[in-house]
Amino acid sequence: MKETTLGIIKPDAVEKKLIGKIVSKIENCSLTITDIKMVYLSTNTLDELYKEHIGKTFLPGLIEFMSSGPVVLLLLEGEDAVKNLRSICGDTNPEKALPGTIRGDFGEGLPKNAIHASDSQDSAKREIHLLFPEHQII
Ligand code: FUP
Repeated sequence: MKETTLGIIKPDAVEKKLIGKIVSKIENCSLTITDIKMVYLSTNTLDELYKEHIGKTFLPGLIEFMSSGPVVLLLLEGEDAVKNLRSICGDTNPEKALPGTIRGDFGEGLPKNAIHASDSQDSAKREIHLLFPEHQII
């Protein structure tokens, strides 16, 4: 089924000039970029993005890292886009991610794992509403 999902190229990958390589992997997997923007995410926005992780010990460090530099927001469309993007990203932990995946090739560890990808259609809808409010269907 054709879906829309959200990817975020994280500050570690932007700093290492990996935007082009990451976008290339995504485009090679039949996903179409329908919008793209570079932004700094505020701690308020990140609190909302990561609210499912409230109470977890890694959350403060994750928010500090994600607000430490610019990120690239990607709005992506394609068949089974949520699952497809998650599989190109690889395991959350770069040490466990397979070679060829974005995190396997470019992630440093946690939280510096190069990319975020929505984990379900409901999450994608919520995250797109938060980060691409101009794309709401009315
Ligand atoms: P994912 O859906 O693969 O991004 O993974 P999670 O939702 O479980 O985690 C969200 C982010 O929290 C990860 F991208 C990295 C960070 N994280 C840590 O920093 N430490 C952990 O132990 C687990 C996750």
